[in-house]
Amino acid sequence: VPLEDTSLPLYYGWFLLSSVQEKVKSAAMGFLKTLESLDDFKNHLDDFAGKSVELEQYFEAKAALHCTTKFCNYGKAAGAKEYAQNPAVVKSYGSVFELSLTALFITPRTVGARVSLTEEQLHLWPADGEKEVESDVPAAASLPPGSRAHVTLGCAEGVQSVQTGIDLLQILALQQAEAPAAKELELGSLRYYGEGRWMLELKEPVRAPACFSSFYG
Ligand code: ACK
Repeated sequence: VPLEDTSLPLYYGWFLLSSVQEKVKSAAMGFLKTLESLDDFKNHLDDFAGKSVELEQYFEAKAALHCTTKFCNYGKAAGAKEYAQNPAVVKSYGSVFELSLTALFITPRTVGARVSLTEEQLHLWPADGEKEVESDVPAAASLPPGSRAHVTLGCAEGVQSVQTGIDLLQILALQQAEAPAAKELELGSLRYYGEGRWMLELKEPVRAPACFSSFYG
């Protein structure tokens, strides 16, 4: 393997500053606790293998909280080198941005936060970010760039974190087709999308300062 290829990271992304990680984790815990207490949720427990579930235990935390922009797989992923050489990427490397976490969602596979990117942040979003998963979510290509942006908060046993962005795109595709009625909660508007998919649009987005950088592993 040529040296220049091995110098590419596993992925690029925004890494939440440690001071805000706890805030985001406790917002997620609050969401799971609220959800568990709702009859609507209890009526759909079949989605989660029918067991009585303790959501806090059902999901396990993965890596330090971050929002992936480009998964490079050490240069093996398509477009990895081009992304690394993009002037916007080079210029922003190491800078702190403020991410806006606008919704929290769960599925039987993952729990995550939706990140709503600004114009400036979208310059760091890869052109193929959504199209890449068209085989899983056929409607993905018709969603606006940045739709997949998320922070993985946890995954069910045996589930890889790449699933969180796919689950988010699936929910957004359903939302685009026809958003179900919302239940208004103190934290925001909660909607059920079938098959164990729930999304809470936060009344107050969580602002999370995050450093644009990369992870080598
Ligand atoms: O939670 P995530 O966004 O999902 O962060 C991790 C990170 O890269 C390290 O695994 C994400 N990831 C893994 N595979 C892919 C992929 N093929 N496309 C996009 N993101 C990916 C994973």
